Amino acid sequence: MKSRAVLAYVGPKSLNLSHKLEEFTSLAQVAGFDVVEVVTQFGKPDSRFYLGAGRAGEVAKLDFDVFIAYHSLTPLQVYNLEKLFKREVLDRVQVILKIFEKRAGSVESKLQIELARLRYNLPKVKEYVRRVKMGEQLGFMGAGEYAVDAYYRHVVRRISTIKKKLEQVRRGRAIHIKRRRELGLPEVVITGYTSAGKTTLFNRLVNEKKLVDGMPFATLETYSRGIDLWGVKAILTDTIGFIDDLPPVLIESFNSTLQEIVEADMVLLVIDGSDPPGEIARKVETSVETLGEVGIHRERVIPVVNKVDKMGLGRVAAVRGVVEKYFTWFVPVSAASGFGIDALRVVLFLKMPGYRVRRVEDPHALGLRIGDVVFVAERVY
Ligand SMILES: Nc1nc2c(ncn2[C@@H]2O[C@H](COP(=O)(O)OP(=O)(O)OP(=O)(O)O)[C@@H](O)[C@H]2O)c(=O)[nH]1
Ligand SMILES: [Mg+2]
Repeated sequence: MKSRAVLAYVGPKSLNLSHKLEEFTSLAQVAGFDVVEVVTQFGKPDSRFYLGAGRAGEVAKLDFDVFIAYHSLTPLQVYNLEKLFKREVLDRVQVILKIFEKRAGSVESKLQIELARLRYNLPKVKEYVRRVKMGEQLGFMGAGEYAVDAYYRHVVRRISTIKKKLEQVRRGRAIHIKRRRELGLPEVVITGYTSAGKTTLFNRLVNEKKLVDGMPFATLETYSRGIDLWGVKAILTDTIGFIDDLPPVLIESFNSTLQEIVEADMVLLVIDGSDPPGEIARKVETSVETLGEVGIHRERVIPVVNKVDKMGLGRVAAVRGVVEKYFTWFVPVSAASGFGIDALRVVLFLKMPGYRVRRVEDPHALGLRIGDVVFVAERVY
């Protein structure tokens, strides 16, 4: 039977709150929980119970198995809530980790997730250690002082082992990227908020069949393929999606995806145009921020508004208003139906770094033909 979860959000009453809560609910469901109630409280989180003490007392009377907070909880809040509810207490980051765990395929992503989880939980384990040492006879998961200490040491050791293993994998990846670089091919990376349609677009552009299922985080590993556009050759890479409010510990653990993005000569930022404008703004902001954090200049970014098949005509103008806060232009496509894909190919052909496009009069030349005119791309070194 599924665990029944109560979700809680304590914070400002923001414009996008209902969507944030919808996303939170769907994350909990994908992680395997049955959501029985979503509790909201506006204002600052309580330092002891996250919810106000009175409200926490009311929640304690509800019928549920797990309590999940929207924000990262402090060790003290976890400790107090667990004591009050006598049930498991989690937060949204741990839910995301559960999804990652369920979906991770490669050795690298499994290690990354374990590392993220251990690092994320370490302060909580520390808090238990401290309390047990102070003489509070609860122990971690009912264990005594010796066991808690041993567990803590185990966690610290395990973190260091995983880091070493990941370092090896990353060196391998760096060599791999370097080899690709030596081929001299530009790298194009597809990024964007989770479920924006990155993999659908990737599949469409390189004729692949990578998993698309409509749930957040269908893609957990980067995947590359060669692409050839009228003589412009490049490497196209699909990546893991961005999401709001992810702590740096988690982002760091997914370093390999960021590594691919940092190396990119060009970044396609996929935007779900079928979202309400407020949601588009929130997701574009998160994506632009994340790209900025890894040092991607906006000039290297091509915004692609996807799912136009689901948008009415009036919506295009609204979307333009939102996207143009960050970019002066965008390419509208429907990765699912194929609409706009040829236009996107032409944009990639014309803008690919490392190539110069020239118009030639020779009608037999190999290149992009528009009417009687042929455009030929040449490598520039
Ligand atoms: N209507 C419509 N749906 C689309 C389009 N492109 C993708 N989708 C749907 O959007 C959902 C997410 O698509 P994915 O390609 O998996 O998105 P993603 O960005 O790779 O998602 P993650 O890997 O989970 O971050 C799926 O249900 C797709 O079928 C489109 O152009 N139009
Ligand atoms: Mg994907």
